[in-house]
Amino acid sequence: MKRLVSCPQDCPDACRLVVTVEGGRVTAVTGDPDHPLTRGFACAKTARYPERLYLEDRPLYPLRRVGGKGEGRFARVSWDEALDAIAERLKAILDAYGGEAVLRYNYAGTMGLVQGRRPLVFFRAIGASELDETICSATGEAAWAAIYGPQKLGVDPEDVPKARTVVLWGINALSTNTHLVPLLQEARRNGARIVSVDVYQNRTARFADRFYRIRPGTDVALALALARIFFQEGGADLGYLARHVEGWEAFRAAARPWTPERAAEATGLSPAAIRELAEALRTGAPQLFRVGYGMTRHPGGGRAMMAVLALPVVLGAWRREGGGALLSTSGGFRLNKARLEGLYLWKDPRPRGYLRPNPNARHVNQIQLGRALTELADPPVKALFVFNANPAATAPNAGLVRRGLAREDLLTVVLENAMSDTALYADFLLPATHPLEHADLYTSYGHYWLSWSEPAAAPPGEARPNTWIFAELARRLGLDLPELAMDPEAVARELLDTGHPFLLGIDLDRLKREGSVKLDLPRPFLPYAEGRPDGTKLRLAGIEPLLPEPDPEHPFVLLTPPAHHFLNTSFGGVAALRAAEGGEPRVLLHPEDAVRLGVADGGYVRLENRRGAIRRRVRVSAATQPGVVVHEQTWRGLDAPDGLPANVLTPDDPTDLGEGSSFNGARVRVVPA
Ligand SMILES: Nc1nc2c(c(=O)[nH]1)N[C@H]1C(S)=C(S)[C@@H](COP(=O)(O)OP(=O)(O)OC[C@H]3O[C@@H](n4cnc5c(=O)[nH]c(N)nc54)[C@H](O)[C@@H]3O)O[C@H]1N2
Ligand SMILES: Nc1nc2c(c(=O)[nH]1)N[C@H]1C(S)=C(S)[C@@H](COP(=O)(O)OP(=O)(O)OC[C@H]3O[C@@H](n4cnc5c(=O)[nH]c(N)nc54)[C@H](O)[C@@H]3O)O[C@H]1N2
Ligand SMILES: [Mo]
Repeated sequence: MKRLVSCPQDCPDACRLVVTVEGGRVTAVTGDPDHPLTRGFACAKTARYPERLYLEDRPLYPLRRVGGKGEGRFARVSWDEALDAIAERLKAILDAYGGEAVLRYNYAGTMGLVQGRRPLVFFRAIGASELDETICSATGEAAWAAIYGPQKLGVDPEDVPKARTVVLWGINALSTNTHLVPLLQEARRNGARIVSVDVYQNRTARFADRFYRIRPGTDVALALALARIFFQEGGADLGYLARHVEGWEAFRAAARPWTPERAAEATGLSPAAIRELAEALRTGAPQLFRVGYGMTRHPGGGRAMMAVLALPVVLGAWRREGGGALLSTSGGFRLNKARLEGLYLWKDPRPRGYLRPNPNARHVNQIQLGRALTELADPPVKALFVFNANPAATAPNAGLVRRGLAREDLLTVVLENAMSDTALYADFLLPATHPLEHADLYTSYGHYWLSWSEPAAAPPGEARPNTWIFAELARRLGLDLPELAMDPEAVARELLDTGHPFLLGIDLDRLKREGSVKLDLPRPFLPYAEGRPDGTKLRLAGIEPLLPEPDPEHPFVLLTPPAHHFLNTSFGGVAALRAAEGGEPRVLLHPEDAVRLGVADGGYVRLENRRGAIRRRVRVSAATQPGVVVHEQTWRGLDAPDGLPANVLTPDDPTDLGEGSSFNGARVRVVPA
């Protein structure tokens, strides 16, 4: 039997997949040939769902810890035993410490709105600490908002074939946005020139017609130098700037000192290469800037992104189809989220039993989970619920996260459909359904199609959806939260009940019939051709670059970008994908550094800084640059030879904008080991 479903992964492609099901189990996966973005192919990861869904160590029954924290030794218990015990501990914590002693840690393990977002109702009901979800896109979002306003309405990818210059700036699209590739190829056939601006020569750099390899964290210098050329030598669309943009004079003034020579010194490019890129851009309209978040994961990442996002504004690129910037399309999905995450509970904060909504609950930045678990007082965090995430591997300063998770007095509950580093620390490990086993509604951050997905396969063992688990806990706390018990269709209907014109004519019945429906965007879709969509002007401003400083004690930059065969740690359990990534995590080291350090290809090094140390095999490769080690991500710690994820080395300091993550700001020493 074949079923058509939505891919739930945290990925811009948000594919439609054709799943073969035999005896209630998924046995094969391909892409929907009729979907204009999926185009009939599944990626290297989702093609492995038949293995991924049924990994031998998938938790199938509620489990209670019997070993030490982190050992992953569990005993099977019934759902009632697990839920009763959790509810009792939770009541005691709420009585003694109040709601803020409870913390959720969740992210986008599923992009489904029901199983991804609805559980927040439970935490808002008990007045838990608020989690600021900053790990991925917060800095980019803030940079976008500063210029374009709060809605991210990137160029429609279906217009990519109309672009004549495509800059893939800090995005490894061939690995992380693979369904953009056919559209890039179409653009190329139409005469477009495709360039990549990145720190190392990844698959995308090899695909591009021209690759500009810059030093990490120096995008701001390159972007300002390009802007200077556009203003001084032509390319700047002065009519557009005058009519639709404010603050552009300040931006022009900030760009003025950035001669190609000065930017060359900062970026490591030659002045001629910078002039060449400027020339390609100013003569190659429509210009599309497909930007990734990699450049934002640096201490000065907010400014870098702002400077890059200013370029299509200066060029007036937004006036033509195919021109502009694409960071995200998420702003198109104007669903009715009034009830989705329980924020309405804050309107009536009177305590009633354990219902204690707290609009002033303290905020915890998720990139500082380790600090929250080890430093917060008044109250300390006494209960942690993890779902749709694996912070023991994916959060920065993961060593500190693990020290927090090892606390004997912390109640840790993990909802999972696979074994994860975090699950090893659980006091209660609860078996969750996989998104191919439950219904959900999906948006996308890489295109403008909304989709509905029915369960394709039967949940194995006693796996239950996240919302069922939180509804059961709520019931045991005496909370009346019908939102958690609503079936997914009812949640979807509530979300679709919006008067926004983009959603005109899209209801659940149509979604169920068609599976995936494109938003009703105006045609041509030129969201910023005349300023911001709300009628105000776009905003540029002066930018004071924050460039990386040398750190003599830690001479290497450690870059940890996504790996081709992984999706964060979600596919880490699949042996074939680990094998495709080389069998164990490796770091790319430039040949000059290898000689200097006396390390051979295939040898091991220790990477260390004040946060911790990891041991890794070396691949000597000119794809990286001197002074930069590249560790493609994200390996589960439990698959690394030393049991540790690369994130034991990454900083938990927020960037300059949006309190976002600065993974790529990590500095390390490298020593043969
Ligand atoms: N195969 C695969 N696909 C994925 C994921 C995955 O893990 N694997 N993860 C998914 C998720 S959650 C996300 S957020 C997206 C992310 O997808 P991307 O946006 O592609 O990934 P980034 O982490 O933003 O890193 C992109 C590129 O930025 C580069 N980079 C790092 N620092 C700098 C810099 O200072 N300047 C410049 N110009 N480039 C720099 C890195 O070398 C990398 O090639 O991908 C999604 N898709
Ligand atoms: N060093 C470094 N670290 C990074 C990054 C980097 O570039 N460098 N990238 C960062 C980025 S962009 C992101 S988005 C984060 C992602 O980090 P995480 O959000 O931790 O992502 P995953 O590791 O994929 O973990 C998601 C988990 O959710 C589980 N899951 C899937 N569906 C369901 C479900 O329906 N219910 C439940 N209960 N669980 C489910 C999966 O089995 C998986 O274990 O990682 C960040 N970490
Ligand atoms: Mo992400």
